[in-house]
Amino acid sequence: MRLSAYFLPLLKESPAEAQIVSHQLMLRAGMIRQSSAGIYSWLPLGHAVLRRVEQIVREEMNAAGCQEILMPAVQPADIWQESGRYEAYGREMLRFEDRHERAMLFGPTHEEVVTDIFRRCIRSYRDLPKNLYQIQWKFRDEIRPRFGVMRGREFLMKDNYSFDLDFEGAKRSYDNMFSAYLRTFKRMGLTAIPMRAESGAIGGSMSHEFQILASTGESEVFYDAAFEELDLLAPDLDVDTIQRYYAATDEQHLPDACPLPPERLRHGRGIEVGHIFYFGTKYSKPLGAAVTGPDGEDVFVEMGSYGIGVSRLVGAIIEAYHDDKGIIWPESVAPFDVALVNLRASDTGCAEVTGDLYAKLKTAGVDVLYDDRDESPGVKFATMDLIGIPWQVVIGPRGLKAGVVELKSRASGETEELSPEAVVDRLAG
Ligand code: P5A
Repeated sequence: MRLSAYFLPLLKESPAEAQIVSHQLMLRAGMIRQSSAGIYSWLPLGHAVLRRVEQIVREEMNAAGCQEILMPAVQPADIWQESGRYEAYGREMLRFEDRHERAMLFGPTHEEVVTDIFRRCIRSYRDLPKNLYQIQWKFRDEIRPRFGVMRGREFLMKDNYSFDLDFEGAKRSYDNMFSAYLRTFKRMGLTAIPMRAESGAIGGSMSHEFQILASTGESEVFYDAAFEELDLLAPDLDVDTIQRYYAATDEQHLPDACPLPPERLRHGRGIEVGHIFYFGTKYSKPLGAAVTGPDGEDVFVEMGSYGIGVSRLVGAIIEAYHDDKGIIWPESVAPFDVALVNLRASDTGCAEVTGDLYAKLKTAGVDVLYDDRDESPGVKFATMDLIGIPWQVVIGPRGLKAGVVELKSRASGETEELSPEAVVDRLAG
C-alpha cells in the first residue's frame, strides 16, 4: 500500500476526550473515529489490526475443536422471556419493536439464541459434545462507555457455547477453553492471568476472567506473586494446577479469607480481555434443550459460555505495547509487516530502489506500507513511529552510495545496514 493513497487521518494532538493512552493513540493513528458515544467506525489501519486479532482467535478456536457459526445480531425478545432474562437484563439491553410490533433487541450476548438452535437440531447424547462459536458485534447500552474501544456500547466479541451430557464433560470443555484462552492471548504478546470471578448477568457457578495487568485497567485484581514467574503455557503445567494459584477480581477477593501470606499477595489493576462461565442447565432447562441419554431418559444439557473481547483487545495490546512516540505492534497483530521510508522522494535513485523493494517484498507476500509522500524525514519517521509497524526500511541517498539501506526495529530501535536484496531475504524469510 502506498501511503499517498492510504486513508490514514492522523491527528497531531491527543483529543481531549481520550483519557488513556490506547484511546489517544488509536485516534491519533487514524485507527478509529467515534460515531456516537461508545460506537466507533474502524478505519483501514484499525480494521487491519482488528482482523488480525480476530484471525488469531479464530485459529485457536478451530484448533480447540470449536466450529464457527454466525448468529443474528438482532434477536427476538421471546427467547429471553423463556430464559427469564428479559426483565432481569435491565437497561443495558437495547430493545425495540419491528413493524409488526414484535419485541426485538440487539444482542448483548447469545446464550438464548444458541440454546434455541441446539434444542431444534440435537436430540441424542451421541451428538455430544458440541462447541459452537461466532465472532459477532454485540450491543450493551453501558451507563458509562469510556476509554474508546475498551468499554464500548457496540463491540466485537468472540463468544462460544459448549454442550455436554454431564458435569464431567462440561468441566472438560471449560478447561479446554481455559487453555485455549491462554494460548490465544500469548500469540498476541499478552500474558493474561486467569482469575476467579463473579458470573454476573450470565450466571452459573464457576467463572474465570482473563486479566491483562495494566495501570489503566478498569478491574481491581488480587493475585499470587507466583504469576509473575509462571510460564502459563509450560507443558508440565496443567489447568488444575493453574486454577489452584490464587487470583481473584475485587468482587471475589475477601481479605479475611485470602489464603496467601501478605508478602505473596499482589494488588493491581487489570483489563478483562476474556471471561468464561460454567452454568450447567441455567438455559437448557427453561428453554427445554434436552437430549436422550444412554438409558433412554431425557437429560438437560450442561452448558458453558466463553467470551473474548476482540475489539477491546486492540486497545489492550496498545496499553501493553507503546512508548512516548506511539504504538509498537507485536508482529502477530501488526497492520503491516514493514514500512518503507524513502527519505528523498524527489531523488530518482532513491525512488527507484524503494519502488523495486516495494515490488519484491509484495511478491514475496510481505505486507508493506510505502511512504511515498513528499514529506520531510522528520514527518515520515514520526508517522511510522506513531502507527507502530514492527520494521522500518529507511532508504536515503547517502546509504545508497554505499549500496545499503537501513533496517530498523520499532520495538528496540536497533538499526542494521543491509543491501536491498538482503532486506528482502530477511523480511520474506
Ligand atoms: C461469554 C460469551 C459474556 O457475555 N456470554 C457469551 C458471556 N461474557 S462477558 O464477560 O460479559 O463478555 C465477554 C468479554 O467481552 C468483552 N466486553 C466488552 N468489550 C468492549 N466493550 C464492552 N462494553 C464490553 N463488555 C464486555 C470483555 O473482554 C469480556 O471479557
